[in-house]
Amino acid sequence: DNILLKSKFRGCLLGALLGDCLGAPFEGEAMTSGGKLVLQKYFDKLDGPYFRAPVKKYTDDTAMTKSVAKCLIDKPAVDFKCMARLFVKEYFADPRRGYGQNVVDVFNKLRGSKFEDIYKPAQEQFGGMGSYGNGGAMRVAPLALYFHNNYKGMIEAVTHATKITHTNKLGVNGALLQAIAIQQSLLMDPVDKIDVEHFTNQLIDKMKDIETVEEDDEDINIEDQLPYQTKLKAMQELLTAEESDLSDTYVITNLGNNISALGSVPTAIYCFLKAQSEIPGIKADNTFRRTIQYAISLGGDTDTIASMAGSIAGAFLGEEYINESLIKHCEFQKEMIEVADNLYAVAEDTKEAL
Ligand code: R7I
Ligand code: MG
Ligand code: MG
Ligand code: MG
Repeated sequence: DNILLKSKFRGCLLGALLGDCLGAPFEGEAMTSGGKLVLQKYFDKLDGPYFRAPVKKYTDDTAMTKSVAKCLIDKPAVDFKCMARLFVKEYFADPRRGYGQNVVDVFNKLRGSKFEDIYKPAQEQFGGMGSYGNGGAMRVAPLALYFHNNYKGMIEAVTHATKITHTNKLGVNGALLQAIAIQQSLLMDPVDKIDVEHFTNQLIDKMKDIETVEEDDEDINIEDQLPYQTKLKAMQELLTAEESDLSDTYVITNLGNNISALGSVPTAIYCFLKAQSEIPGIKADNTFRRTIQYAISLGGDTDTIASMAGSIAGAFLGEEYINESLIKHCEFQKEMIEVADNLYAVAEDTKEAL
């Protein structure tokens, strides 16, 4: 067993769960300074001595993540039809988990067509443009873990897994970026200080192969043709800015905090990198908690941004650095550890078979 890698599998999935469960109560909120105080107290209390409280429930982000993981564990050949079926099964068994407004149409059509063509319903979304929501990106962690040593395999699998619900290029590329960020974190040593500029340059370089200029877009300016690379450069500038006390409004205006993949994946990566140092107004003694608390403090799509940021942080740090007191308040925490261990076991088996 690779003890560190196994701990990173757990950290990644627990980070995703924790961000979702703790972020969900704040979803859609605009964060005022009063709201931030409430958030600080909320975290201090949950992270303090254990007390009995109603469990923090997970949302669609976790429901779909665990379906992706289950298919990889049960069918290690990577079975996308399994994923489509499980997404639909989970949704109809428990529809009140805060799913996106439009993805429900996909679930209905998949079920109605008996999964004949698992990609067709998603292609029909938004007048044939496909959804650019962050629903593909929010569930990508198990794929990044499973394919941790197979970059090409990860890119292919994430693309297909995303296209079951999100075919818009922005939705797919956002999921790819999120997976790449997790993979990069997984391969770093948690005792090392992260070289933020290098980490970001690696992301930009990889996105250059994924996000390319298309002929019919030639009349659009280059920044808009390559939106993720543009966002990543903006993110890099924010992270290396002289002023460390940039206002949240400034961050949100430049990176976004909404349900689109473009307006949330770079933001999640930013939260992880920013939280490597102290952040004014966020009192948290470790970088894991700081990542999640900061992500939620930006408001907007808090469950998803905190979940994506948490999965990157957890993949970097491993389970040991995750606040046990926080995770104890989350629904599905015990089960998620089992999911991580099972996923680790199949990933190692597959590696040996190669
Ligand atoms: O992307 P999706 O699964 O939603 C995920 C989000 C996360 O925040 C979850 O926590 C949950 O709250 O929802 O679901 P979709 O319905 O595909 O996309 C979400 C929303 O993005 C849609 O309902 C639209 O409001 C918006 N959207 C678009 N709007 C206009 N044109 C997505 N694609 C488009 C588009 O092409
Ligand atoms: Mg959600
Ligand atoms: Mg969804
Ligand atoms: Mg959300």
